Amino acid sequence: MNLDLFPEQPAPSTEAETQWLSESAVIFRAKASLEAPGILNEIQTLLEHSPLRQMRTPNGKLIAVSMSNCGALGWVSDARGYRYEAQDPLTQQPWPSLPAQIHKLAAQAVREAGFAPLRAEACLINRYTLGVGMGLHQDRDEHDFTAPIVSLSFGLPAIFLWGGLNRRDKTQTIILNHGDILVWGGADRLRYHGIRPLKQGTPPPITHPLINQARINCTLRQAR
Ligand code: MD6
Ligand code: FE
Repeated sequence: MNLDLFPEQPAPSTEAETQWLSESAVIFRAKASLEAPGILNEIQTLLEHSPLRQMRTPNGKLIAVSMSNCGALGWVSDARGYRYEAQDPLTQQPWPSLPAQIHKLAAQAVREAGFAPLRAEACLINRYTLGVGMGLHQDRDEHDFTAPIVSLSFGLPAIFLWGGLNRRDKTQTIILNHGDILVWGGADRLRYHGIRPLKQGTPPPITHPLINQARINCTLRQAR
């Protein structure tokens, strides 16, 4: 007898399917799976220079997700506000450069999603451990909201909350699995979104210290 007929979570598809959420938001399922080991190694190396750290909101609250950046600009938050900076405040050095594999996958995804090429100058690296989530927010620290955002997910699956243009709008839940690439912009660019506290779930087909009982998300943005 198959005792796994009704698993709590369906096993993530290893097929490269395309799932449109709207006219200007699309998930390319498992699109980064092949490159995942190489990308995670590159991230691990660059985190030796600009380590993951917990930032504080302008109100002084510790952000649960551990963050770092790569690329020309990095997103930072502290008592002075949310902004993009060319130097890592921790090291006073430029952020590590954006790994070529990430850039290539993001550029391809942007093209396939039908957007104009992106000046992907900022790449925020988020790491979630079990129990860690991200509250509903809008991404509005960038200058040009016509440029889309590309997000790559690795490791444990996460429940992504996809809301509307008002904080109190109803949210849809979308699972982001290992290797998924999400691109959104246009009319969806300022939608509220968040991540439910990370739970144990179907582990990805590869192991890597960065995604051991954890999730890594990289978001690429045109910031200026
Ligand atoms: C995350 N992502 O997936 C958090 N923001 O861990 C985001 O906050 C996000 O995935 C803007 C665009 C895409 C995203
Ligand atoms: Fe966001």
